[in-house]
Amino acid sequence: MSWSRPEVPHLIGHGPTPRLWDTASQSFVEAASPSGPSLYVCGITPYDATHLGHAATYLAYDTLIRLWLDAGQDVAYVQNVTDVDDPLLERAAATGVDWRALAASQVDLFRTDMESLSIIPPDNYVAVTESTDAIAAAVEQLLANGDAYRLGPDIYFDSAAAGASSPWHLGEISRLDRDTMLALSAERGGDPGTFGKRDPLDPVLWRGERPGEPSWPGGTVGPGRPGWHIECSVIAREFLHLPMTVQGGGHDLVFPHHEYTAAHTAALIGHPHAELYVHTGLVAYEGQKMSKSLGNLVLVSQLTAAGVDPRAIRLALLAHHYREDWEWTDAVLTDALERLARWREMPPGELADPLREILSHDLDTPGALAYIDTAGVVDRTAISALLGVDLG
Ligand code: 5CA
Ligand code: ZN
Repeated sequence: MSWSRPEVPHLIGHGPTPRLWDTASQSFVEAASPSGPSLYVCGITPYDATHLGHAATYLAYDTLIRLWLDAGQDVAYVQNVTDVDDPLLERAAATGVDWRALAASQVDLFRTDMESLSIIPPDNYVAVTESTDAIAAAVEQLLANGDAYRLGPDIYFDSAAAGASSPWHLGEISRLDRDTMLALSAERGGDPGTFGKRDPLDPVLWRGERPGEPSWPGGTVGPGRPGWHIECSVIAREFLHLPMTVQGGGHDLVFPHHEYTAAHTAALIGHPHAELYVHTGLVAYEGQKMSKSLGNLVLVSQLTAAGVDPRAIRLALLAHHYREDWEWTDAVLTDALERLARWREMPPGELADPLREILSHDLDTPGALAYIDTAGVVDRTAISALLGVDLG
């Protein structure tokens, strides 16, 4: 179900365990777990093609996986596909395409783009539509424990009850004040204005069946479809030992998505969802966040179809620190093409240890590129293993 794995050469010796900035503790934390590193990265909602913002996000976690592998660790990696959700259903209805066909075609394009960029695939690439029974069972458990309640045809998470009875409290991951939470909830798929909720921030766990919308039987919870955050909590628990080492995604997911994903996991299993919550910056284009809803997209597939070397796309993205918000421009691509050409002409040298050291400090890819530029030599094996750029 995922895509083919690029070849990652082994280097002599091992690099250090990477340290990353953790959003929840607001500090640098060594990304390690007793049972070995594990990673869940929030996957696409497949209603439009992969843009460079997605590519930058998945490339950041690809870099993390390369560092773990180089540190001699086996990595367990899961990614979801939100293949049923409001924006997907709305786009399908607006364009007269079956929602399943729309999702399948966009997931196919995503796989092709990830493959062309040599991005390491997840071990489990899991669609929400494959997980509806497990999600319904989790919602049933939350209802039984008093951490959820029914409101008309829908089931909501009870933030106050879960905050009192589990190791999570509201704000634990995002550390935001309530007004900001309310604003972000309204902006990012929540429904703070829905009448009758115990707390306007309470997110939907299970949306009861509506005419014209897809639904699943749901057992005792009744027919309907999954809410957003419960999907990632349940899929992570099915395939990873929790707490996982790193929960990842773009920083647009800090609130409400990762706040409530962590809340659901804590309420379901009584311990934390992840050791670290790591967030990538957002790539903008023409002055605004590159997003499917705004339509200001630069697609990986457009660039490769125009003959741009995928290695240059990788270098363009790696030239920005993963936590930075930045803007894609023609100059970013021109610089990357020049760097690729320059590196291909440079004589060989030994760079594995300094590159390992630089990258282990919060994935400092711009630092690594600058180091190679200054050294004036290239270590082809180290660059291929750690940066995923094969200089041939
Ligand atoms: N399906 C959910 C996550 S469960 C979702 O957010 N899908 S998405 O298609 O909107 O985004 C997929 C991933 O790309 C998320 O991790 C998101 O944070 C990230 N992302 C979206 N837009 C950008 C952008 N402009 N720059 C960087 N990353 C982005
Ligand atoms: Zn998610």
